Amino acid sequence: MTTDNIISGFQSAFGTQSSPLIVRSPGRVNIIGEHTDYNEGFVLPAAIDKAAYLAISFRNDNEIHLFANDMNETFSIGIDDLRPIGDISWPNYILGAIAQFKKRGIALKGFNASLTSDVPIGAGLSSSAAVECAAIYAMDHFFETKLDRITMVKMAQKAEHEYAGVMCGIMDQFASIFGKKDYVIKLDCRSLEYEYVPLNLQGYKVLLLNTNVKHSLASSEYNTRRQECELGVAWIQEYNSQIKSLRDVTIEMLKKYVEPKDQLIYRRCKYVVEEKERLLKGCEELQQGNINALGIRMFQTHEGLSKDYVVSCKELDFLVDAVKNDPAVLGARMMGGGFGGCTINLVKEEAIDDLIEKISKVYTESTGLELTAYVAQIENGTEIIAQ
Ligand code: GAF
Repeated sequence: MTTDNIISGFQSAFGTQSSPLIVRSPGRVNIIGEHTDYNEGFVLPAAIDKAAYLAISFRNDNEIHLFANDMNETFSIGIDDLRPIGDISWPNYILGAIAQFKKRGIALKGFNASLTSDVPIGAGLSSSAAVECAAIYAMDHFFETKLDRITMVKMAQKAEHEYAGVMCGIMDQFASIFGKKDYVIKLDCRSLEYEYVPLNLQGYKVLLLNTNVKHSLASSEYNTRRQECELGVAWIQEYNSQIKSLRDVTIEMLKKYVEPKDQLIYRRCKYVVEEKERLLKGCEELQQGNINALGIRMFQTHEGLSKDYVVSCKELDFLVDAVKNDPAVLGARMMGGGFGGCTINLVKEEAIDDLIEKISKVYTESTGLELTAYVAQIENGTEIIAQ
């Protein structure tokens, strides 16, 4: 994506010669620690080289005019009428972000904004968080609010809750804003303390294999999982009021207080409690250079997500199974919320092309679908690239 293309797209969409402010905000991968963020556990994400770009400049009225370059769609609304809209989704990520400024009592002005993104939609790479973060960052600059980055992350997360209706955790927005080239972020989702860990993969690369499916269950089941975890916590709290979230829970507690009541809730909570530990050990292994061990844990994560947490789907399971016994693959698992999107794979660099060829063929034969593959580069987080 070149800055010149973004500028000319903006200028032709709004019939202007003015040069917009341009913010780049990336999608993310997550090495391990899935569905742990809203349970106050840890995650290990990183920003990638696929990003949303928001080009924006002020208007002389109180209207918001939006243009989605990739879809060739426009949308307009008055600042005083700001609300989530029903029929198309992309404006909500921007409107939800603006609404956070309005809620803070910040005086807003109208603007034109054009959105361009190469983060594939529905691939589990946080295309929506990338847009929310780009909008928050741009507004902060525009309205000179000088917000700190943690506040921006929280506002972007609220945009997703309130305008997209997904009760997401904080991982995606955090990774987009705090990303650092060649590092993963070990984030404690309870305290929001974080540490940058070098992603030193010793000749292996992060390969994303996109199923190119997004089952419609994704957002409703996401919210259901969150409630199932909260229910498990509530049952334990009846005996121990110190417990605040699954972060504080052990397998023994689950066996004692949750399993006798309900097997399904037990399995959901068990996955999260196990994943919490898996992440801490996997991160230690990465720091020690033991990436073989980290890879094995990624396969275990997939098993838990598929069998106990039940957020995988047959296409994702197929892709993980297909690489399981490949000596060039250290680890693989579904990534993100689930029900479609990508698997993340650690693959020996020189074996990548052959692997893509082989898996694409068997994937299409088995599902009738195309596979898309990307080698993810780890990049910096949200930034202004032109003003
Ligand atoms: C989605 C959510 F947005 C994140 O907060 C996180 O819960 C993830 O699913 C699962 O780990 O990307």
